[in-house]
Amino acid sequence: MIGLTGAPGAGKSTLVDQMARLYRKHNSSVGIIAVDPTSPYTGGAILGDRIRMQEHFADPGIYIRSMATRGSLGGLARTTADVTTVLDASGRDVILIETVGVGQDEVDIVRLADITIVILVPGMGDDVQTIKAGIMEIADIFVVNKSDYAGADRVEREVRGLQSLALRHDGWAPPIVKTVASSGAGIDELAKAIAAYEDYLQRENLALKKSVENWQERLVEMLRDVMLEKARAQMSDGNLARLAAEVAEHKRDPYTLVEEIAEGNFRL
Ligand SMILES: Nc1nc2c(ncn2[C@@H]2O[C@H](COP(=O)(O)OP(=O)(O)O)[C@@H](O)[C@H]2O)c(=O)[nH]1
Ligand SMILES: [Mg+2]
Repeated sequence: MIGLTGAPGAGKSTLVDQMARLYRKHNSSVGIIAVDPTSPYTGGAILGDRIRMQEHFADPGIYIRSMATRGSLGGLARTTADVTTVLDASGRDVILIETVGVGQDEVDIVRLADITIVILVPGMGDDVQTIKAGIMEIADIFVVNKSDYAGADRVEREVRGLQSLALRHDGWAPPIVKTVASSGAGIDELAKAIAAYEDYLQRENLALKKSVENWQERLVEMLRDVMLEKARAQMSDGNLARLAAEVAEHKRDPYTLVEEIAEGNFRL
């Protein structure tokens, strides 16, 4: 499971397309999940992605799903996690998750991934500093895309500089790969960097550890949803409104009420 994150327009979709192409050439089946809450895949964005992805649609070895429903039950991260689990269970060799690197949801989504790739582009100036705070720590691999533009070396130097300040606790030094996604330059190198990190995870037995940590969080979330569902099933919305009124009027103690509902002892 490979998560790719970066600013809008950084070239994530183009990179995903190139990577899918490469993995298909090696006969790996590929799942693609595109999460872009900032542009809900209407108009230009979806059109661009669709046209680019068109040849993949005819290939049964590729499954493409785009997610844009923020505010759905459980949120974007939860829904994406569910789709990822299904894809994983279906035996896809490689799952690519594209997400815009902005909010907590997106950070959660990339945390789902076994490998997180952070995509930077030249001409960001001080933005590298800003990104450092959130996304920087989660990068297993850095990609400097649009290396056909001036300033790619500078971005690389800046990332190196920041890396020297903060060593990872697992000892992995995230490599920096320069790419031109639109021409495919550097994609082989990126695939090699991914394979090297995979080897590292295997060698250090970290893949399973990471997955266990992930599931520990997700099980709690799933449990919370199921239990809430069960509690709510005990009463209709009308009852809820009446109970709320009783609590507001100090006729009922909310703590006892909630305990009763949680224990399944509540009957109207
Ligand atoms: N010059 C140049 N353009 C690129 C490169 N990678 C992507 N692009 C272009 O940048 C634009 C945004 O790419 P896209 O993949 O949609 O970015 P996303 O928003 O991160 O998914 C598109 O017009 C791409 O063709 C690159 O390496 N060099
Ligand atoms: Mg995109």
